[in-house]
Amino acid sequence: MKISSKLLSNKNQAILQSLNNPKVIKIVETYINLCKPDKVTVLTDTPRDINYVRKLALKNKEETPLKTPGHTIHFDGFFDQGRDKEKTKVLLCGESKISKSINTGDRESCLEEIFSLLSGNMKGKEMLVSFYCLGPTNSPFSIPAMQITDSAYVAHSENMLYRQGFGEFKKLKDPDKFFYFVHSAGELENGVSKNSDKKRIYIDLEENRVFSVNTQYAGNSVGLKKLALRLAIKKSNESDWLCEHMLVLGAKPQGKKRVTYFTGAFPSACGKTSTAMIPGQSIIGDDIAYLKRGKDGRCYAANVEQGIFGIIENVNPKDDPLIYKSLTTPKELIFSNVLINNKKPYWLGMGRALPDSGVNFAGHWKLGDCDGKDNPIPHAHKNARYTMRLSELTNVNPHLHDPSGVPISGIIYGGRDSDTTPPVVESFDWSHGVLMGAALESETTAATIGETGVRKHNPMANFDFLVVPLSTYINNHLAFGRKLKKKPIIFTTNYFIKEGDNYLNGKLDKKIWLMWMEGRIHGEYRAIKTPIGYIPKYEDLKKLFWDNLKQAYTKEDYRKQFHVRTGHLLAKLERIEAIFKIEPDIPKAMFVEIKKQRKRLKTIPS
Ligand code: SPV
Ligand code: MN
Repeated sequence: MKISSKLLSNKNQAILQSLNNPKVIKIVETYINLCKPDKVTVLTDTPRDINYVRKLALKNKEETPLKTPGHTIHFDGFFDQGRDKEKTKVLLCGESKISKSINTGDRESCLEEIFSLLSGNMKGKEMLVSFYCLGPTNSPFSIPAMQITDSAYVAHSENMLYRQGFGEFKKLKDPDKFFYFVHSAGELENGVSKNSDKKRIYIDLEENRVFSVNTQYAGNSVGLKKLALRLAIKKSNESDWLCEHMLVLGAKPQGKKRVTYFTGAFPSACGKTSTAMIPGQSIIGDDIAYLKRGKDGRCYAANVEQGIFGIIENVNPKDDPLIYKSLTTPKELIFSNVLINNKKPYWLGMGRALPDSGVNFAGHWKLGDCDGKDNPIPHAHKNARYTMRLSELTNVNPHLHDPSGVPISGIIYGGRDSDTTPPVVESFDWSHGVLMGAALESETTAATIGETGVRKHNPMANFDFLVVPLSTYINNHLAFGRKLKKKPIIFTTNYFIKEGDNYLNGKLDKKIWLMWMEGRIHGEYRAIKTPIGYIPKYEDLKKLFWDNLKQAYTKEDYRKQFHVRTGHLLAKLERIEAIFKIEPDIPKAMFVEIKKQRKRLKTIPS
């Protein structure tokens, strides 16, 4: 089968033919005919092709080189600085059910709209067709994925963030089973998408595909990231595995040989990357993980990605020494939406003075410039980011690409919660732990467009990406645990507990909670049983603070951080129970856990 388009050179035709996959051919042909690019390039896994995309992003001016070798800057439009929940819709046919708070659209009319937006949208541009593998290649975790885009920045980001998958496509057992993504940045003005009012991200579960137009921000445009996450959540809930918004890390206490693997779910911009990068530990992933039952009946996890698209705000030598070092040394790295002055990047909270002018997400900028609503424009956007490969880091875990994944002993759920949950709590059992995740609340951040600091229910930190009913998703978690021979222990953490306006913890304290959880898994610490779970004993934390951070930890610190805030905890249970009552078919186990927790809380003196 050949593509009947003059746009495809013989070489590109031959590359596509070599996949021996009629579905791939048909898709590529369809979008060449619809989007009408000037040129089409099909890319393989070779260093030559990877280099081609890197150079094209510079030639297109989607990226500009900076002073440090390998570093580039990319800007997204002023109104395109985060995931756009309003413009993102899950397409549903007729009666299909899904949780009410998930944005949906009628499939037929949305497809009609998106095809009309894509029509002729690539005129004057080059269409890139690339192939990737979500999860390690050659593994039970692998999901093949194809990206069609007119943005070399998107393809460049994907080359850094995902494993190359042309080879994987060549040996597909079922040639029809892959995800695909069609993206167009649309008309550009000064290098950024111009028609942000026509931005659309449409998730078509029926065909395992996502369309994204008139946007460049990676969370909206990079198909393999949050767009694939939605498709994979559907897939995982139809089988018996978990697809989660989770980091994967190897914890290694000082002076001990063992490595204990954790996954951790945190909403966007709530400490997920910095947890994955805690000094002395090793990183496998910082954003998305697949969890499956291994042959031995244990839980295994793999990172879907091989890179980091991390928030840069507040990355400084004191709080995030490993990331800071990595951002300031030569390597292939894309900065986005930071301030550029004299070819150097600057960002908020970097621990040094920032220049008063330069180029930022608003264009040419100087201190005091305001937006259309008279609000001062900051030096850099709060959701400014960096993109790099994990292999660039010295603390990367050697099992990053292990086809079997790593065995998970602990699962962490952490939200941005100023007044309710203590810094670390261990669940009583799996079902109680699932409630901890399902009841997660977090204050909104700049990672999504809209108001920040608003407390929102965000089950398993995965709610933005849910495409199945919440009941199905929770049931899947309960069933997953039931089938495991050895269940990971579930914990909850909160890095954001406050007294008045002040945080009660330092940024590096997360290492202490991790070391305590690690020790609990190995039976090394006793704990105090409270109505909400087990909490650490003061003496253990005191020693951990001293041994790990050379920091004195007082009884007063402990009391403020760990006292059980009965009133707040009861109010939270009310909020969650009310949501669960509105959501259809929430498993009974969740109501039972809520009832037990309420009873325990009511029987202690406050
Ligand atoms: C997040 O917002 O959760 C991110 C970045 O990890 S994005 O690609 O926008 O999803
Ligand atoms: Mn994320």
